[in-house]
Order: sequence, then C-alpha cells, then structure tokens
Amino acid sequence: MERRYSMNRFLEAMKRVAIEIEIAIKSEDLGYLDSSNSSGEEQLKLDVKSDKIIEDELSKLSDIKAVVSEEKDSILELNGQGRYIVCYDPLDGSSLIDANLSVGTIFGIYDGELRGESIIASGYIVYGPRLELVFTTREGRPQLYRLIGDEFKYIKSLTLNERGKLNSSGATQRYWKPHHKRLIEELFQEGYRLRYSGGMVPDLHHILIKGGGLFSYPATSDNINGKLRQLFEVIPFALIFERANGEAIDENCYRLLELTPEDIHDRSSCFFGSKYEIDRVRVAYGR
Ligand code: AHM
Repeated sequence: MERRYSMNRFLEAMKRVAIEIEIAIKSEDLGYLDSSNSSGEEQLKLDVKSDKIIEDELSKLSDIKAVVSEEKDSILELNGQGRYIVCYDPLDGSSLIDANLSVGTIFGIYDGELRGESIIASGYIVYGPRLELVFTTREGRPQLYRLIGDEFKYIKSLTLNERGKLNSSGATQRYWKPHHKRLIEELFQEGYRLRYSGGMVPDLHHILIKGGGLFSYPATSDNINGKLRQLFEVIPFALIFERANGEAIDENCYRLLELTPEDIHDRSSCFFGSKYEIDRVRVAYGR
C-alpha cells in the first residue's frame, strides 16, 4: 500500500516533468554548453535544463532518497529519509531536436542496490507531435497516458503480440558483427520493415504501439559494450518490454533485468522485442 502511494506520487511528478520539459523544448535555446557530461559528450543547454527540472520535481518527494542522471557524474542525495533511487536520462536523443524529430525522457525506480533485479517501476516520456507518458511497475501492464488539454488522460495498456513487423537496428553498420548483420538481413527477407529514427524512446515506443518488432543496439567493434546505458536506458526499457509480454536480452542472451552495472554509467548491448524476434536473436547469437 505504501509503495503504491509512492508510485502514484512519483507518476504525478513525472507528468509535471513532461509538461515542463515539453515547454523547454519548444521555447529554449538549443546551443551547447562549454561543459561535457560524464561520458565525455558535449552537453546541450536543454539536456542540463531537463536534468534540473527532474531533480527539482523529485526533490519534493520525501521517499526519493537519491537520483542518478545521465548528465551527472555521481549519485545525488536528495532526501535522507527516502527509500528509492531514481535513475534517468533527462533528454535522450537530444541531438535529434535540430532535425525536429521526437525525443524522450527515460526513468527507472530502484529499491535497494542499483541493478536490474532492484528495479520496481519504470517509464518514459515521448516528446513528439503528442506528449505521451508510459509507466509500469513490476505488476500489471505498461500504461499509456496522453496529454489532452492540460491533463494527462489514461489511454490504454500496452501488450505485444507474439511477433511484429518492425526492424529497428542501431549502431554503425560497418562495425556490426557478421552474425548480427545476417540476423538483420534475414528479418528484412521475412518482410520486416526498417523503422529507425535514432531516438531510443520513439523507436521503442513505435514497436510497443504497433504490437511488436525488434529493436537492437548490438555490441560492435567500435563500441564493445554497445552504446546504451544500463541504469538509465536499458534496464528501465527491459522492465517495460517484459511487462508488455515481450522480452529484453543482451548479446549473451541474458535477461537485461539481470544486469548488475559496476559503474553507474556502464553500457550494454541490448535487444528488445516480441517473443519471436528475441528467439531469432538467440539463434543468431548462438545461445
Ligand atoms: P545520446 O545519449 O547521445 O542521446 O544517444 C542515445 C541515442 C539513443 O536514443 C539511440 O537509440 C541511439 O543513441 C542511436 O545511436 P546510433 O545513431 O549510433 O544508432
């Protein structure tokens, strides 16, 4: 009961965050700062502003002990009496805003150690033609909310079919491993269609909304652990896909929900999809 109350308060906070970041995207300067983030990437002013919006909203929630952000080097303590740690990527794919493509915020709530098994809820916000938010706990299906007027309305729960039609394959193709290339080509031969915007949130949202498909961001010869970060991106989406009747694994075919990062900014190869496509990954990767 207590946890449910905390999650409801958290969800309401993230709805406010969504509206605030949406306003910032539409009205703020897009330039770069002189600083770079802990991964050595240049920081857009909007990344930093979005980070601050989330930090400020979550600091008002007494049960949030600390936050870990893609934009911060280390854990930030918020409320000494709190219980949960929230890990988030405030504005994933922000470089796509120049081209007016959709971007997103990803978040996961951890109870205990920062690892897959401790995640108790997660979600994401899509800043696209519509403002949408998806939220799930370890029980039940992911719930889709949409801003209509000045209020988020519940739209539906998200469930994947046994297989889909979309093939969303990330990373630089010249660095793909041969078996990965074969897998992607075979899916196209089976009739899968390419859908890849370069934004993890809209690309995964697309698969969830259309009921299936494969999103892959493999380990490559230039990024041996892949690109996407475990705590802020990979584990939160793994919970969403599993709760939507899909699967989420890494290149060793372990569940992404079993990952334990050594460092808060650790990355992992990742595959998200419906059951058929993830079985195809297992065969391609020899497991
Ligand atoms: P970012 O942290 O620079 O925003 O990069 C994250 C994004 C993801 O949203 C997306 O899935 C991936 O990078 C795309 O990478 P690539 O262009 O290498 O396929």
